Amino acid sequence: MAAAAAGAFSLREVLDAFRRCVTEQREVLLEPYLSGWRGLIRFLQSLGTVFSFISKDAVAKVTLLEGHCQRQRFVSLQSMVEQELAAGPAALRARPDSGCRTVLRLHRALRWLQLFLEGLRSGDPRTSVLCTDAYDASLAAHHPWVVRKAARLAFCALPSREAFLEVMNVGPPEEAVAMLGEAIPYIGDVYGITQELFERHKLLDLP
Ligand code: 1PW
Repeated sequence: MAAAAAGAFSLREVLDAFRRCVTEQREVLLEPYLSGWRGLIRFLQSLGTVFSFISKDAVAKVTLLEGHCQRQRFVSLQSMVEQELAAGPAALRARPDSGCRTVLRLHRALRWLQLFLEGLRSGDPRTSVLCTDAYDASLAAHHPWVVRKAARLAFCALPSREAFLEVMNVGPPEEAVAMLGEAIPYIGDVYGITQELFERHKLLDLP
């Protein structure tokens, strides 16, 4: 907690948050979801200033969602989708600040993260290649050319695999790899439930 308050990142916090996300009824709780994202943002920020344009967007989206949660008392992703859809799909599509379209952006980014962490865990030392491949397989399709270009440029500046495992702050490299093995399925579970929910409500292409 003290380390978190001081801004240090530990992958353990993110793991704990995503683990707390999914209820027995397979609902995704927003408080741990956003707190997992806060942890990921600290991680991004510890990677240096080249990542600041990426973390800035994530901060803006998490902050907007935290505001929605407080005002509307959304507890789960499911209740947020239900309440926002109550005014009809057309009204929802017309809102540039809806919780749904904002979560959708984070959701796509979560897929990127999942793929990238899988790559890190695999032992492949080429972090920039892993990150670019993960990006091309997920977020890239949703970004305009200029964002793709800037993102790929930032990936060239990624630290080495060893440095990454160290920045995760969970102990020696073997432990960091073990922690990744534990964390990835939780992230995958949250991703899968969200994907299914958005697909069912035809929200996967919200502008
Ligand atoms: C090293 C692994 C890092 C994984 C963390 C993922 C953070 C993802 C943030 C990517 C943001 C790239 C720059 C911002 C682009 C926005 O235009 C875009 N946002 C996202 C999250 O894709 C779309 O948001 P918009 O413009 O429709 O509000």
